[in-house]
Amino acid sequence: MKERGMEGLWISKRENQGYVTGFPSSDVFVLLTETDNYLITDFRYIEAVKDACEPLFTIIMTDNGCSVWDAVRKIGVKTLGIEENVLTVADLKQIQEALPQAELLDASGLIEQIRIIKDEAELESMGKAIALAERCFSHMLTVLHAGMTEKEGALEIEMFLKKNGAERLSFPTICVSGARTSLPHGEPSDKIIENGDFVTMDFGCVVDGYCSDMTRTVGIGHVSGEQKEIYELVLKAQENCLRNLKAGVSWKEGDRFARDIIEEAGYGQFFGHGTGHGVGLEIHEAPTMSPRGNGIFRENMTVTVEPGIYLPKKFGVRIEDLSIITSFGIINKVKSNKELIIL
Ligand SMILES: [Mn+2]
Repeated sequence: MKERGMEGLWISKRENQGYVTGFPSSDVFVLLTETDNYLITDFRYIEAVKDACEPLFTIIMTDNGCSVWDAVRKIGVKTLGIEENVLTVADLKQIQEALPQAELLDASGLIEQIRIIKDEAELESMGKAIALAERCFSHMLTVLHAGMTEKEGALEIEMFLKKNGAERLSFPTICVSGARTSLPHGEPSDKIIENGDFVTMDFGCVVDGYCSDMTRTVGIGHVSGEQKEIYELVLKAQENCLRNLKAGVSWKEGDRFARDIIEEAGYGQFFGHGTGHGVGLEIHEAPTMSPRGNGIFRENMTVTVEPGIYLPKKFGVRIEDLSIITSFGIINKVKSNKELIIL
């Protein structure tokens, strides 16, 4: 904040609020200043917020006589960072009214820059979320069969995660089969899973506020030579990337470790998304490991490694692990089998 000349910082993004306060709620307002940290909320949260955030934060309770914006006016700063990428126009107008003299500066991504490096506690929480997802995958290997629908497959995944300790899902579960596996983010449908199909499952859960993310593609009954060949190619690309990632590598280079192998085999045009992304409080956060990525891997960043090949109207394959960057390589937190499994 000092570097950027911000006397105050108004934090709007829910994950950023949770990160600085330790209290994840959609109905709190957070204002950091040079001299104090303020958390503004109403009666519903006041007891929980006091337990979680005092004395690091000064808690202000809004009521009929004091709105959030009254509180902001009283605190009063001359320069205020706002997260332009998430602040609503309505809130912006309120801030401008409360602080008519204040200069507003863009603080988009400021907290995210800190969040990009995970500490021990964060990595431990992610480890729990990953371990639960892996147990879910093992469970799915005993449950998936020809005759069930994609929606039933997705429901099994979600039930297992929620029954076994997930706070919530990281994102809507993907469970697609047959020709629909060529849709990288296809939604589970009423299509019945058949012998000869690939099934791609991409799922994750949240534990202690932190997300996991993994993808496996398995065959049902039997698969063709072409399916096997593409599967092996995706796996080779994924393993090459996992082998070469480490601190100091650029995000673009990281993407190349997977993409080069797929391009050399002539399937570059069928790999239309980035190789990976960071995971933490959000399911998609920095780093961005793609041709458009702009940064360098540092120790204790997290990144998924998830190349895929998608042949329209035929089938697709994606394999995704989630790893932690270290100075000597990566620690792959996902241990689940990646040999082609035929159920
Ligand atoms: Mn992912």
